[in-house]
Parts: sequence; structure tokens; C-alpha cells
Amino acid sequence: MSQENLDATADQPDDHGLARARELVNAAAHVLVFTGAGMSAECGIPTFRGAGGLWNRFRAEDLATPTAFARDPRLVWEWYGWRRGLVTSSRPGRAHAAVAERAARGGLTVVTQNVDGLHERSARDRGVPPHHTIALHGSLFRTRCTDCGNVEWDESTVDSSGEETLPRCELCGSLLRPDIVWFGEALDPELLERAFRSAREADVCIVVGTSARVEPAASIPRVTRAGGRAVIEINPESTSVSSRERLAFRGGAEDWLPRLLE
Ligand code: BV8
Ligand code: ZN
Repeated sequence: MSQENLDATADQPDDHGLARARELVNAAAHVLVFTGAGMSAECGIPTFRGAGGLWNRFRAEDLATPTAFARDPRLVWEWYGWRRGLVTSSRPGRAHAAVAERAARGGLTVVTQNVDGLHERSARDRGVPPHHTIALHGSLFRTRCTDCGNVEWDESTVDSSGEETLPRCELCGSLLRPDIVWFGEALDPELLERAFRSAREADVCIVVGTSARVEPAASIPRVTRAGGRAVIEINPESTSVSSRERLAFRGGAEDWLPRLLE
């Protein structure tokens, strides 16, 4: 389906727009679902930007950079420990379920900027193999040693009451850090390559709940579009993705994704 074919669709799709988008998705051999924080908003996990966003209350430079961790690891661990707790008490929602159910039928890859693991949990519940989800920015539930680089799965409660209580490497005793990609750090080249390959191979890319401002992830839908394939957006607000896209569904992920993928 070429871009010209989509241009007939209104910016705010009506029932016809939904029918058209569903046609595209159903005809696709390879669907890419590209998600951001809005995907988990209805599960009670705050987004970063916009009303109620974390970056309104906290500064990214103080919490999500290697410099911040070097300066005050206790503060950074307090923030990630709080977020780990928030996610532990949350559950994947209807939007995650719709994606996982379609992935179980095959032909769907998720590329997510989220570190909450909710796509993975939802997929696991349905027996979908983990490689269907590419988590570009890491995980709240993994640690990495600042010295030997050892990576471990870790769901425990973080004690950030003092620097001496912070998690330590079981191999070498050095300080552990969250295994998350911070601003100014390189993304895993293998994951990035897989994500961009999916974008090139996708017949349709569904962009859900991202302000599309953080690079290089934000370029993923552009790659699908550059190949002449359709990009569908689900977001209550307009973004740089929708300004070029006619198939933009204004509203929450839980409202639109199940209708699009059922
Ligand atoms: C790197 C970890 C190089 C933190 C995160 C090109 C141009 C300009 C700048 C750059 C560039 N290339 C690189 C940069 C610098 C920087 C960058 O992009 N800066 C931007 C902000 C200007 N990028 C980097 O630093 C990257 N690294 O480039 O390294 C390099 C190379 C070699 C060697 C060394 C270095 C690393 C970026 C990774 C940053 N890490 N995550 C953490 O999670 O604790 S970023 C942070 O933003 C989040 O974690 C998230 O992953 C990411 C994206 O945010 P969104 O998911 O989009 O969330 P946001 O809140 O913005 O939007 C939510 C949306 O949901 C809204 O649109 C809202 O309307 C919508 N919504 C709300 N409710 C709902 C909803 N949608 C649907 N349903 C709802 N119910
Ligand atoms: Zn170590």
C-alpha cells in the first residue's frame, strides 16, 4: 500500500478509517508495533513528557545519565527502585494483551522504548517467544556491574537508604547499576540492527504512545514510511509522526489497539 493510497483518509479517522487500517494490518505479513510510555499509561505507569509526565517533576540530567549516576548513585537508585516498585504492582493491560494475542498468531514484532517489561509479561502469559519483543532501552529488572559488566535479572526491592546498601555485584563486589540505556549512551547495536531490520521489512508500522522525540528510536517509523509502507499512529496527542501521517487515531492505547488488532 503506497502513501498515496493513505492520503484519502481523514486525519481523524472515522469508521471507514478504522476499517482501512484494519485491512492494512490484516493484509500485512509483517506488522511492527513501536511503543513508548503511553502504551503503559493506562496501567498506572506515568509517561515522561506531557501532563503528569515524570520529566515535569524530575530532571532527566539528574537521574538518567551516566554523569548523574557517577555523582549520586543513591539518588539514581532511589528513582529506579521507586519505578521498579510501581511496575511490580502493575499488570499488563488490554493494549498489551491485544498485541501479544496477535503476536501469538505470528508475523508481529514489538519494538519498545519502555523498560517496564509489560510487553514481555503479556507475551509470556500467551506462550509467545521472547524474541518477538525488542526492548531498546533496557529493563528496570536487570542490573549491570559497573566494573565487570555482568548482567543479572533482579526483581528485588532496592534499599537505597545509603550508599552502602546499594546493590553490589556477586562476582566482583562492585556497584551495580540499572541495565538501562541512559541519555548519551549507545544502544545495544545488535538490538538496534534488529529493530531497524523490522522497520524495513514491516508492511505496516503501528506507533503507540510515544512522543517520538528520543533518537535513534524515533527514526524507526520513518524507515517504514521511507519504504513506502503504512504508518498508523495511536496517541491522544499529535506528534511528529502524525503530522505526516493520515492514519492517526486520537485516544488511548487500550481503546484503539484491541479494535485495530482483533
Ligand atoms: C545516543 C531510559 C549516542 C531512561 C531513555 C538526534 C537529534 C537530537 C538528539 C539526539 C539525536 N541522537 C541522539 C540524541 C541524544 C538523545 C536524544 O534523543 N535526545 C532528545 C531527547 C533530544 N539520545 C540519546 O542520548 C541516546 N543515545 O544517541 O547515544 C552514542 C553513540 C555511540 C557511543 C555513545 C553514544 C539514548 C536515548 C535513550 C534514553 N533513555 N530511557 C529511563 O527509562 O529511565 S529515554 C525516555 O524517553 C524514556 O525512557 C523513553 O524510553 C523515551 C521515549 O519517551 P516516550 O516513550 O516517547 O514517552 P513520552 O513521555 O515522551 O511520550 C508519551 C506519549 O504517550 C505522549 O505522546 C502522550 O501523548 C502519549 N500517551 C499518553 N497517554 C496515552 C498515550 N498514548 C496512548 N495511550 C495513552 N493512554
Ligand atoms: Zn562485577
